[in-house]
Amino acid sequence: MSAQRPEGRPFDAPGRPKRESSLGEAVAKRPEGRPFDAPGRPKRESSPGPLVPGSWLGVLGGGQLGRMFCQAAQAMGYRVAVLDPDPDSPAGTIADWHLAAGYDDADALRAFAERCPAVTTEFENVPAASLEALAQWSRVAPGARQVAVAQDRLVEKATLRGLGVAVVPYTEVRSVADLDAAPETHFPGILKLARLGYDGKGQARVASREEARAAFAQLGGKPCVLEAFMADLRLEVSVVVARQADGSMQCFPTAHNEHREGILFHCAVPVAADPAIDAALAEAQASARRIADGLGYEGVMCVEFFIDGSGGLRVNEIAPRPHNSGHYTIDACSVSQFEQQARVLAGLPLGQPELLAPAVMINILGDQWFDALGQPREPDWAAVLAVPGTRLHLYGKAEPRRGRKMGHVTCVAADAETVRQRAREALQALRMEWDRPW
Ligand code: AIR
Repeated sequence: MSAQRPEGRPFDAPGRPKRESSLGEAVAKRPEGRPFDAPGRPKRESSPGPLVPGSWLGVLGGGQLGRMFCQAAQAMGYRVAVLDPDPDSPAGTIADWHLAAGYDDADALRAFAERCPAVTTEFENVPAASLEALAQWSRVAPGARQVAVAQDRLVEKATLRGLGVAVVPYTEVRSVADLDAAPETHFPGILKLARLGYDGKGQARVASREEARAAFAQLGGKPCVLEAFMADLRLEVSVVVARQADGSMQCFPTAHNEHREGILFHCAVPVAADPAIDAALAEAQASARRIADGLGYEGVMCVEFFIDGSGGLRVNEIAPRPHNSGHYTIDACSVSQFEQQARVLAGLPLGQPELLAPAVMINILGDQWFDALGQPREPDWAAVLAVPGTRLHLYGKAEPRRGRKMGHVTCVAADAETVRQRAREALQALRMEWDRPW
């Protein structure tokens, strides 16, 4: 098995396309007929073998997901390059190389590809065209086609249906006329922008057709999806799955997620045993595999599911990257979702995730930096860290804003009851309230 040069590819490799002046041109000149995205087929027919430690791995996006990818890849001896326009991004500040440029800057993409033989993304809103441009020179995982599916809720839902996976009943909304024609059963519902929303941004709960019209106007009349509100929602769960170029796959244990105002509040693993949902939980893992396989996916992805009162399973959405609900894997599994992402990129065998201990992950939002009167305060980290079995992860974001993910804690313990008790203590230390019984 031959290994690639740690420096990545030589800058002046013969046969390389010349520097492009604009992204549009770069994409237009992409060589035709490459076998890259064919599902079930190995990505690189003449694979040079795994990238050895010391090689450069690139990530588009410098947020917390990129930061935790950096930490995992660097722990394995890889060097990490981050492309993010923010000069002070969470991942950029710890990367071996931070290229502060726009995702659509053709020169920057070229320079990035010159250094990184393999590139991934941590934010689905990176333009698919940039991934395509990079794919001229580097291995890009996930590929532009797979990311593009997750970038548009309408495309995503149609694709999932095509793969035989159940989704929430929905209406495509491109105009007010579409809303007028929506079935009565889709109200109350949630109107979501088809593109560029995350963490509850770009969506509105609508009780009636009239409210939906107002929300549609508020969302700028851009294409939306109207999802029927699931009145009998029993549980939200998610599965993080990794798929390698050779088609091998590994799923992480299914996580139970609770949201508040559209943002993940906490996540518990394993999901409490309940005969009414055991079949749905098993189906969730099979469904995540089916989606990854059907998309010809390479990389780490997350599938979020709803389980209804009668144990029926429906996909909520997919994320073409590691996911907030997979953060517990850092402290509670034999391999983390970020190490798995590094393994995919480096062309290494996937880790076989084992849950080492029950875990509860709690998000820390910017809200914790303000007291009840809105005055700034620093959370009591000493109190949090005094809780046994609790680890703190802060993302190094300079500006705490309400609803902004600033960090998380993960509690682990030998048994489910103890981990819940520790999570309650951690919540108290963070001065966070949890109104739903565990
Ligand atoms: N992210 C990506 N999709 C959803 C989320 N939460 C992560 C990525 C991205 C960061 O959130 O890591 O870079 C952006 O966070 P913020 O607080 O700057 O909006």
